[in-house]
Amino acid sequence: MNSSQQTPQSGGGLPVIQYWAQQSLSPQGIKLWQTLNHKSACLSCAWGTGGQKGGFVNEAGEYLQRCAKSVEAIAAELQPPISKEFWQQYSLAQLQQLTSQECDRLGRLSYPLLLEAGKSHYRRICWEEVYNLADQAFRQPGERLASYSSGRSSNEAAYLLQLFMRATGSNNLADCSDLCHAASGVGLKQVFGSGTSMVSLESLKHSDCVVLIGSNAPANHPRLMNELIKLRDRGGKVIIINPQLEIGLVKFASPAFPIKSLLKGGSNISTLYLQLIPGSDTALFIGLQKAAIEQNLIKLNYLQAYTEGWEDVLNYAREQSWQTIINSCGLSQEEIEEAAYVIGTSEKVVFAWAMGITQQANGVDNVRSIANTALITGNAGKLGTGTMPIRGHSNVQGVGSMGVTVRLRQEIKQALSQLLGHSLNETQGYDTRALIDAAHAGKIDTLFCLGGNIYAANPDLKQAREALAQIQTIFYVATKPNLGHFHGLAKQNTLILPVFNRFENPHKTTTESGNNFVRLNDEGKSHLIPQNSSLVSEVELITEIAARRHGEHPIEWRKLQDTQYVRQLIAKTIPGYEKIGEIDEEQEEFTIPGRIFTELKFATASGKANMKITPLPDLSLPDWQSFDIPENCRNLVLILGSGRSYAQHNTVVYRTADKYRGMPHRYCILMNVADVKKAGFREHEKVNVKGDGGELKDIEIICGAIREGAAFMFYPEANILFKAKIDPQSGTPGYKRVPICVYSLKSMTER
Ligand SMILES: Nc1nc2c(c(=O)[nH]1)N[C@H]1C(S)=C(S)[C@@H](COP(=O)(O)OP(=O)(O)OC[C@H]3O[C@@H](n4cnc5c(=O)[nH]c(N)nc54)[C@H](O)[C@@H]3O)O[C@H]1N2
Ligand SMILES: Nc1nc2c(c(=O)[nH]1)N[C@H]1C(S)=C(S)[C@@H](COP(=O)(O)OP(=O)(O)OC[C@H]3O[C@@H](n4cnc5c(=O)[nH]c(N)nc54)[C@H](O)[C@@H]3O)O[C@H]1N2
Ligand code: SF4
Ligand SMILES: [Mo]
Repeated sequence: MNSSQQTPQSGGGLPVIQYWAQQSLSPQGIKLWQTLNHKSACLSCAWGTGGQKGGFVNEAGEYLQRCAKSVEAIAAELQPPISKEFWQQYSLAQLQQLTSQECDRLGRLSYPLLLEAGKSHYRRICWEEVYNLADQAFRQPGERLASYSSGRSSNEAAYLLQLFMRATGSNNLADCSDLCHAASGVGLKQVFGSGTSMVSLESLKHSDCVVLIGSNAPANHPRLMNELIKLRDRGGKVIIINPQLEIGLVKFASPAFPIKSLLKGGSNISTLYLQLIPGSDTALFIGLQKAAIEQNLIKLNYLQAYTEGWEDVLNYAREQSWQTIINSCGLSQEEIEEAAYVIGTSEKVVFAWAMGITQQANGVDNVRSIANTALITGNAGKLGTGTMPIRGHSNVQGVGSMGVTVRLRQEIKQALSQLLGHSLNETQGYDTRALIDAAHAGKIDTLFCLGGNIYAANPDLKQAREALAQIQTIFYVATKPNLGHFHGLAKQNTLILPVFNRFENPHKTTTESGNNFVRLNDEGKSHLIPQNSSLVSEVELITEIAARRHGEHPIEWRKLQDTQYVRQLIAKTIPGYEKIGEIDEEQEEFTIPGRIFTELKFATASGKANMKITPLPDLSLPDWQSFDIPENCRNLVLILGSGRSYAQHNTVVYRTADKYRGMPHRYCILMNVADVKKAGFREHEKVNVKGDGGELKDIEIICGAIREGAAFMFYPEANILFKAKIDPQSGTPGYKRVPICVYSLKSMTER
């Protein structure tokens, strides 16, 4: 009954090596290897690989740090251009039939395209027409203009985007991080005065325990796995907290360790695996705090000297009964006590997390409960310890540092207003969810999307579609087509504007990894250029629109097409980025100062870490009657978490099957075998899945290593199902804890 029998016995391993071989031997093989060796940061995740030291080198100068995900991303960018006849031939109605994977496989965008209201086809236009439309569209009042961005663009493009938007009087700088790590930024800033990871790669190498929470690193940050393997080799411990047993977190075969991978089938990763109830992490961390207190493992002197508010946090943990904690997180007291013992008796612990923590209705509390636990056990402000959000897109952190945020720091505000010669508009800007709501209410005229897929990345696709349809003009700046280009259509004009990617830009750019390391990306050449394509760089596009809208005073926009000049402005206006002003001469990549805490002084006003009670989460679930399904059908209410398969990058699907989870296609639901039996279902049966936003039919049940009561489906397909609760503190949607009803109208004999 359990399909995990056919799944690999470790993460990574042979399928990864096969993929490398297959891609290397493909017609693009040579170009692929040239690109892998190009001096630029990997396109894919924010772990950070590549740059001036070479394509395969990480921040610690180690080689062989490029993973298959990076190959996947490059291979997609090396596709041939889409012909202009294609757009004449295929109507919008036909394009709307394409899956995410089919959209991406169309190839590279190579000409600007326009879809006007009432027309059946996108048509090619020239750049002059683009700039004229932009000039009109950006003449609306600032509060009716908005941008959305995704984290693949460069620091330079991001800086220019926010400068341009703020010059028009708009603070509506929504970004994919609003759907991602916003809770980390908000939570960490409150506690430590700095919203990013305080652990550098170097520091991670000194830890003897890593607590990895709500992360599927084997798929999404594969080179982090090398660090966990090395940690285990030096006798360290790895505690995993995840409702799903991700096989790569149990055992991982990394190509960087060929002997272990090939002869021993991989390296053991987890020393303790805690499969908790989805959304209950704060309860577990309060349990860990309580157990640490009871086992006398708390560092009282440390708390007194370097933190504030610790008494309340300790009292709260003491007051919660074990029964309440156990009921809430679904783990036994012994499991929690054991984890607390490992954390409390380890010398240097790093707490790392990803979307399982942030994409929750209490995302900020989750982050703060982790930070509280780190502090109670003395694990922050020393080499080898600390809190480490594992960031998503390869430059999502840099985009935020550049001021693309609705929470702009005071210092940057002041510096920008000096640059612009007037004070900035103080209206609170829309983050991504607020932007969708505002658009839905008819409050937005123009949306400029610097990459990404605002349509498919949002929960409640029906609302997203309706909201975007209220906007007069949408500019989609992209390298390849995606679902959003065909479903997220504006009321009047939808434009798709093709740009160079990071390794093709005609100028140097910079990016920032999740570990706060700034890389310099060399200029490159696009394979599309000889083929009569018409691409621009993101920097050229934004500066040209800005120059036409604002003229050349006080900012000389066209001069900013020289990215070295942009870096000069960044150095002057973005605190911590001063060294970027010399990067062209020195070629010296650097770690942003003031973010990695290896001394016991944090970036808060008092220098102390700010602890605060994190209340237990409300984990109530609706009953099946509230789903409005027919009476007398087999059904079960479950908690759905939606996330990535092993073969996709966010809304872009590269391959349909997920071998590691035994899910053969995109329309599967992963369930625990006990739940399947309890509801009278059987494996591979097709069922209906209903949430508060919509329904999907013919979903195949796959039995897998997921906790009872929980289910897993792939995004973006699952985004049709639910509206998602929003974390009031950070605006992040709770994609990881959505009540759904799985049901079937067939009788037991028909199933
Ligand atoms: N190859 C590849 N790499 C990527 C991406 C990609 O799509 N493909 N995306 C990039 C981006 S933008 C991001 S944000 C990251 C995402 O990286 P991840 O956060 O690793 O990605 P998710 O698939 O969202 O998986 C989150 C994990 O959280 C677990 N989880 C779900 N609910 C809970 C819960 O309540 N508590 C806990 N503790 N765990 C839970 C899930 O079982 C899953 O293992 O990866 C980046 N890197
Ligand atoms: N249900 C559910 N929904 C989720 C999530 C989840 O876990 N579950 N995760 C959320 C998260 S963490 C994130 S980050 C968002 C992702 O949301 P987005 O960042 O909005 O989406 P992506 O799919 O990464 O965007 C891919 C597109 O970016 C474009 N692109 C690629 N490279 C470049 C470039 O260099 N320049 C430009 N201009 N464009 C480029 C390509 O055209 C490609 O189609 O989705 C969120 N949505
Ligand atoms: S771990 Fe991330 S940054 Fe490093 S090569 Fe893989 S995808 Fe690229
Ligand atoms: Mo993300």
